[in-house]
Amino acid sequence: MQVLNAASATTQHYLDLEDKYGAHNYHPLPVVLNRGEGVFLYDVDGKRYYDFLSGYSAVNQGHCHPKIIAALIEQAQQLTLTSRAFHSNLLGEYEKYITGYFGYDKVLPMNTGVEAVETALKLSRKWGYKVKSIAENAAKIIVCQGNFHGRTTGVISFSSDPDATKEFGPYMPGYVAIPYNDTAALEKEMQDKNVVAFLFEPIQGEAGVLVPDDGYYKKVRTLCDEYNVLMVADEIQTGLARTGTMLACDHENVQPDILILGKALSGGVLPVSAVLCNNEIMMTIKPGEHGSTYGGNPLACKVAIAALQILKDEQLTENAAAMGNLLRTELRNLNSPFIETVRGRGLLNAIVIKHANKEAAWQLCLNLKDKGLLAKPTHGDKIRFAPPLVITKEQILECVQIIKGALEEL
Ligand code: IF1
Repeated sequence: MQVLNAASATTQHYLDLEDKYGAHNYHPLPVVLNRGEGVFLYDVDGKRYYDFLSGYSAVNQGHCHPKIIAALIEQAQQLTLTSRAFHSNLLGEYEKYITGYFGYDKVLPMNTGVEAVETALKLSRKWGYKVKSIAENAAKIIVCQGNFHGRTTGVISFSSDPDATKEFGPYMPGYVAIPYNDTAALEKEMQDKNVVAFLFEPIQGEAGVLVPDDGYYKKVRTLCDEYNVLMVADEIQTGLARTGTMLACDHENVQPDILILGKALSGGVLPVSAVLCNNEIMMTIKPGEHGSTYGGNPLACKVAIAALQILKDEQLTENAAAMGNLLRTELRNLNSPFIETVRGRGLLNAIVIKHANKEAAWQLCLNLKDKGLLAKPTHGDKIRFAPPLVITKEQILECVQIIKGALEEL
């Protein structure tokens, strides 16, 4: 037992470096990676792991997908950044591609996820003043309790997680939080004429992969239409084939007014995010009113086209749906006394651990690491199981055996 979970000298060297010179704003598993390929990650000792986190759903296409890397290298040798002071030959091409792909008039390109969320909030407010004609500075946006939309001071202003907010105030006004999956509460808040938007995650990720009731997206759509409120879907984590459809909202054939994408839009290669909507909303923003140095850069455009094309070419929605069903079924069939719940959709899944020791989920992840599978606990008792969408049936079955063995050692 003494060698179990122990770090090699090489690993320890890198852990010490980060500990000494880096901010302590994370608590990672003690594994140091230096290579990725498809569903696999490799550590500095050459040990291979199944990746069951996928960079929080950024590497849906698998690590270092050859077509994405080829696009990256080709474009990196040609042109990487113009800023938006000038045009590039790739921006328009990408904009045409992504708007056609998702069926919107226009796109506004940004970099990180939270920047795209901020963009969607600004668009919603602008639309509220210009189109819905509410009084200036009166705009209200409805959000959900337990949300996670990123870490800027604006976005944490409507977080309900004390870790994300405490001692980072003062907070920005103009937000009201309702319980998730509660359309009655939504309709009640919509009585206020100053409400311009409802921002939500189609499946709450950080909250522990909470899937709402069937019909939730449809009802949200109906209420937003009825009260002239923008439906703003943060699909940064749920989008791009992760949940077994291209967008999670596709499960109910619902189109949000504003769609927010990030993460897998670059397949984990560089930060690429986007906000999509129709002209009525997008055209409310004029030159100089919003932007970003790197947003829409040619390198990002080229990589994003490749990343999106792969989702279709490799039928990753279908694979995510099938492999997700298999994974949940096999995990339930383990009948482990330590698994309280298995939930999720497609390959966005979580298990809830039930154990006398409240460190059990962390310990299970250490056991999994030793057996060659990387996953990370959240909120103490939940573990996310979200491998790259290129995973095969044989690999899922092998992973379930690894998980079985790790549970038996708890
Ligand atoms: C971290 C969570 C996942 C997101 C949604 C916006 C963003 C995220 C729905 C912001 C980012 C990441 C960030 C990462 C942890 C991770 C996460 F557990 F915190 F909630 F994936 F589930 N909207 N989620 O999930 O995107 O600005 O980071 O590009 O360590 O903060 P970003």
